Amino acid sequence: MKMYGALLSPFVRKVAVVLAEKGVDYTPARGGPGNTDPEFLAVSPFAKIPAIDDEGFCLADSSAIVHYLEAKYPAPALIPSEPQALGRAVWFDEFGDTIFAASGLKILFNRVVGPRFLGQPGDETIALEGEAELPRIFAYIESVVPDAGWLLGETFTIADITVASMLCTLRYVGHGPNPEAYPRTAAWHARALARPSWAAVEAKEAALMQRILPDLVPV
Ligand SMILES: N[C@@H](CCC(=O)N[C@@H](CS)C(=O)NCC(=O)O)C(=O)O
Repeated sequence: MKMYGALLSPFVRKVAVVLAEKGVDYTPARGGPGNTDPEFLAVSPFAKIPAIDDEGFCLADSSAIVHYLEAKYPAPALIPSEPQALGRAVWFDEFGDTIFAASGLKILFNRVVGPRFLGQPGDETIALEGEAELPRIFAYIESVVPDAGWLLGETFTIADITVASMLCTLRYVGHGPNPEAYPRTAAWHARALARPSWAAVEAKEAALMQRILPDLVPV
């Protein structure tokens, strides 16, 4: 399987962790904002990452890909089937990909992706707007994260992966989960990153970041 996109993206990292949890390898491929390679655009019609090419089966959008992977590789299950747990898993995935990402990516795109990769000046007003939105989001996460275990209980699921992945991306723009302000979030995030799956993705991510943005050190 080929996956297009870099691990700096919360959505790409989310799929990479899902693949690692399921023990499925992938070959990284270049793609992302501004990439006009016809091969990439054939796989991702709106030039968004991630997108996959699984032996000719092409799919874009992290959540669509995660559902595909869950059906193809059911073990370990990362999407629960019990109705309330399923509803909450979809909520956290959606919260991470929309509400949280909308604010976080205002910062990332205007301070990193635009100026460093697209040759576009960032708009600092928008970055500051994103920063101003974060405390409400962090307070919400702190209110739902348990002292032990995972967002949905004893099982690690897509809920944890999506929300924790967005937090990982924010570490590159100086907004890690501060343990003094958000102790439960910081402990839960550390538990997620300590999983062998996530540690393997982190190692690949560190090597990539060292290559493409060596001065950007996560907090
Ligand atoms: N809902 C999509 C969002 C994908 C997305 O917006 N990815 C960003 C990178 S972090 C992107 O490709 N942006 C390029 C663009 O919007 O043109 C998903 O979950 O995959």
